Amino acid sequence: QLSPETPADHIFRSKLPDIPISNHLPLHTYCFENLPSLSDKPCLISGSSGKIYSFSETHLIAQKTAAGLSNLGIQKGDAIMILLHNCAEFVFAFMGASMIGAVSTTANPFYTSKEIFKQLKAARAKLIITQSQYVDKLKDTNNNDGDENFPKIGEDFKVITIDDPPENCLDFSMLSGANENEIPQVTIHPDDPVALPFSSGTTGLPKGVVLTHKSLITSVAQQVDGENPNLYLTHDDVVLCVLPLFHIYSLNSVLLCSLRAGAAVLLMQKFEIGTLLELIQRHKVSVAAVVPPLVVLLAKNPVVAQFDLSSIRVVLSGAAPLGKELEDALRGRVPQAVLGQGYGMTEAGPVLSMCLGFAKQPFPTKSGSCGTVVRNAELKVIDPETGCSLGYNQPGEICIRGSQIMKGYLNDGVATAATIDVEGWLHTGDIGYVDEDDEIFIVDRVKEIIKFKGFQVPPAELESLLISHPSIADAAVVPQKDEVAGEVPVAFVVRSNGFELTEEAVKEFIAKQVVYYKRLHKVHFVHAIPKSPSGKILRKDLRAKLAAAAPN
Ligand code: 4UU
Repeated sequence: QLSPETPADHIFRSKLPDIPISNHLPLHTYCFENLPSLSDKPCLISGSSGKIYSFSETHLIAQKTAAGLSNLGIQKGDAIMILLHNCAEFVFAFMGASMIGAVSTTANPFYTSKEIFKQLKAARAKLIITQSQYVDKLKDTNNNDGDENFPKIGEDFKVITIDDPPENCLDFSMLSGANENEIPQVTIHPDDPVALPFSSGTTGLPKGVVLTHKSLITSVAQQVDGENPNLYLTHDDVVLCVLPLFHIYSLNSVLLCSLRAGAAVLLMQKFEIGTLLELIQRHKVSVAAVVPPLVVLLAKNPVVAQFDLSSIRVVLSGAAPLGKELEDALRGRVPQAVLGQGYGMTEAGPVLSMCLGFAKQPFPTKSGSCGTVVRNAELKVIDPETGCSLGYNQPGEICIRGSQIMKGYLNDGVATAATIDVEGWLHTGDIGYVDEDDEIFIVDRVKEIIKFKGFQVPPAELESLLISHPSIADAAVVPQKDEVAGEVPVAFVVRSNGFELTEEAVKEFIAKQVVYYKRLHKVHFVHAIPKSPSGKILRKDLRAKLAAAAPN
């Protein structure tokens, strides 16, 4: 019961009506629900080999993979790690795991040994699917720090490679060659986990984000289901999958949405501008999911003019801010296409809002906007100080509520409670406003996260590495604006008394331990890190210091 003084929350909704969502189903059943009408249609297209898997082949190999995982001892509730670039095996493994009630934790194959093991241990993954070139990183001798209980290949986890398996590893055909009639009977509950991506959320270290069958189905349905889908995909579409499937954006909005809607997915193993353009032209890509750095290339690189991009009808950008100028510059290159953004966050399942220009019956939209809140969900904007909800055009912290959001962080009730409040609102740590046309504009961030080309760089992770250095007494890492990457991590470091330490040495120390996009771009030596009385790093002050020093 609200007291008379408490104003009701101002809640923003989609302009599209709510729809019935089949989120009682298991994810694979939902994604392949239209299989009978799709069977011979192309589902997966390998960009490198040109090989095409139809919907029925994709479904069958996923079923075989499910049986194969089960033969290797993977049971309902177990986690497997998918450590792959985009490829068909990624899809077979993810859908196969879903079919036996297992959970996939996805990770970047470029991660260092240290980063992989942190996630492997936290997720308790029993099996890793990767390429032979990454197996060296999975050998415990790289990283055990003298710990005898450190997970070992063959003993604590199995490794499967999609190419020739090195010693102690198995070939992917062990999975994809299994008998699909041997899939164990499992009962999957809508609240059972199916995906476990890692994200640092609004603060701290990366944490496992528990996404259930219900969350992912709800999110996919919010995008592509209904008479007037928000993201209208047809059986004739070819959807570009160049963004990595280990990140939730591509996994959800490219792969799962395309499977559900019956569109073909063009898988690109690695990014290279010439190959990308060539593939778009050859396969007549109609929907391109991109990130702002890719928009920069498409808008500005002269080589683009040599290719025929006239097949593109939709460009969806997300994962980082896309400025109005850049969006307008891209328009010159693909004048026939609708350009717009999606706004997502791993914990939110992930899509909060999507451009309504992508709908079957589209609405007019403005460049620079991140779209309108998805249907079957509620969004509010709150004053970060008071928590009171705000109306149109007033910037505040964006919060979202609905069946699509995560169940919580894995084994971390404290972090979960700090992110999802008792009323079920997920607090994003993003500052934005909703304009009078219900379009969302993100203007700032109150959370720590740094985004390098849309990839997460958690400052707390770099700070803990820095502090482990014997000559470093204290450290803080903050984002610095960057033309190419959007943001790059920059460190403020306090040297321990009497120690010599160069910027190069600090950069090198970090570079050895992290994936390339978490490397420090600059180190500032200072006498003290500004902190609040409670000991929290005053990141705003450090960011302001950088902004003041930046040449303009
Ligand atoms: C400004 O980036 C993502 C997910 C992105 C996504 C997913 C499905 C985009 C479109 C889509 O269809 O997840 P994370 O967890 O890596 O990062 C989340 C954070 C957000 O909280 C916000 O700060 O990334 C930032 N972000 C954006 N910022 C995400 N999208 C946008 C955007 N504009 N469009």
